[in-house]
Amino acid sequence: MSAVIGHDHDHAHGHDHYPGGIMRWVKTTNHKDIGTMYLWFSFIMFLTGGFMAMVIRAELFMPGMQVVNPEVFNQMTTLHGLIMVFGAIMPAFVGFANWLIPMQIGAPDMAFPRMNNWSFWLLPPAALLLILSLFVPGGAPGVGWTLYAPLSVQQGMGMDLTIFAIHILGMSSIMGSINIITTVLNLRAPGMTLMKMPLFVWTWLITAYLLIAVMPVLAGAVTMTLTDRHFGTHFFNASGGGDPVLFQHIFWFFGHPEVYIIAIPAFGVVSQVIPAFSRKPLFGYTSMVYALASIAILSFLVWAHHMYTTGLPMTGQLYYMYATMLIAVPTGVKVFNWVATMWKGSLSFETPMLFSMGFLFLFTLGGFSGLVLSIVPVDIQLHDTYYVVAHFHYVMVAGALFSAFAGVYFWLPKWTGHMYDETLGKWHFWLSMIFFNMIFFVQHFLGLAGMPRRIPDYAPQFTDFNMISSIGAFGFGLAQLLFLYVVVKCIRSGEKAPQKPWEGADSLEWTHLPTPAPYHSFETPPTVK
Ligand code: HEM
Ligand SMILES: [Cu+2]
Repeated sequence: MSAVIGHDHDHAHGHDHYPGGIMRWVKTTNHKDIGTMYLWFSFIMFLTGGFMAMVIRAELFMPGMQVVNPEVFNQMTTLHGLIMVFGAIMPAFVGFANWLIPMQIGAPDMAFPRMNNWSFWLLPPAALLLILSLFVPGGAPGVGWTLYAPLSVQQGMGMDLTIFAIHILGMSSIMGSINIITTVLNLRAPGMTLMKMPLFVWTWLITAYLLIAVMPVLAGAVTMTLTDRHFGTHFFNASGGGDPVLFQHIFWFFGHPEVYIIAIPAFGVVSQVIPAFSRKPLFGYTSMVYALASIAILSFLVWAHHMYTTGLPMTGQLYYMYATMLIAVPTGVKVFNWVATMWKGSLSFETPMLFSMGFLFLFTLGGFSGLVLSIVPVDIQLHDTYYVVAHFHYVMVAGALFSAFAGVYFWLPKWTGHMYDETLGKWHFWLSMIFFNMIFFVQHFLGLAGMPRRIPDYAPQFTDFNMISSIGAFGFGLAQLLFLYVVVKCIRSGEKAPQKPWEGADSLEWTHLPTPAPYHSFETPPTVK
């Protein structure tokens, strides 16, 4: 999309200065180092949250109680949800943002490199607090990642650690977002107008605004929980004049935009990958930008579709139903554009493209089950059943996680200077694809048949589908160890990668920087035509 004139002098400097050993990582202000740390942190959290999912699925393999007691089961669902959302998926895309935004807009680094360092280093203590909560009296909260009052007000001190962790995570997100917005608005190379930016950069510009808007709302919700717990307020306590449903309103005012905070950068990644492997520019670039902006705005207006069963007035239910359905319009525009990009393209199916195809197919399915859930009378039946669990894993795992995998395979050569093993990459894709559907497709049927979520035990008629789901889960877990192996092998002994291994890739990091990308790039901004 962006033609570059002139050439850059970055590699003329030849040598990079940074402290060696651990201090390089502790003190670094380099966007590439920080991006790398975000990505590894995210992967460690993915394995941690994944381990908890394995515990849940082991318990649900058969009816009856076998592996853990009900309290621990509830703690596992809570921590699994919190860790996957805040520890695995969000930091993964911040890792991409750090690596790619400066390179894609022709900037030397992020606008606030020291704040960038601090944004990252807030994450490990927050993760530690979440994990530590398992070991305090009363254990981790067993309320689910949504932390609903009044139960959250009655939990042990693990809840306080969780609240503190959420405060810290929120600060990290807000600082990261300020950094991204400032970088994108101020550090673009000459000629890189907003409408010439690679779509990935656009997705992060929009996501950063969403984060700044809703993280304080979540912080407010958990702070009110904290003061209800310890400082004599009654925000969520009916006997003191408060209202537990108020918590749900505040939580979901954060929670619904949050799912787009996860999904929009994922859209950005596949919008880079699909054109590259179709050897065609992205179809409908401008409509993509407007669709993203519409999705972002609409995401603030639909939160109570999570609350159809709380006694909303009929007019409220109708409003939230239609508003939610409206989101299908810009989402349809995006799906149409991705498909049209491939139309008559010269397609090839390397691993990044396979994961993007997986994303496209399964995210669309997740969107459809979301539309099903938006219908009030249907949701009243399906609310808090396994149908919901199936729906949001199609969006979060097959949507966000698959797109993150696509991005990792796509940019690994640029990051490491080495090619990954294509055969093993394809194995990783097909194993993930098959096991993913094995875990979650059958959960639609479980939900339709009435199996409630967040339970450690179930009626015997649900056994068969649960066994399939659990076997799928163990397979999916093992397939991710293969991913780790592929990445480590690529870093250590992959073949040397050319500057632009993907014929159709056209953003600045491919057209303009050597592989691996130098430690300092674009010290002199390129000129973009
Ligand atoms: C191997 C992959 C995964 C498996 C097998 C898995 C399995 C599960 C299971 C069994 C539950 C409990 C459902 C319930 O009883 O309500 C759950 C909940 C959840 N999962 Fe996953 N999951 C996986 C990956 C992910 C990922 C990548 C995310 C990313 C965001 C995620 C987000 C959530 C959330 C938000 C919940 C809701 C927790 C709650 O009910 O409070 N999961 N998952
Ligand atoms: Cu929602």
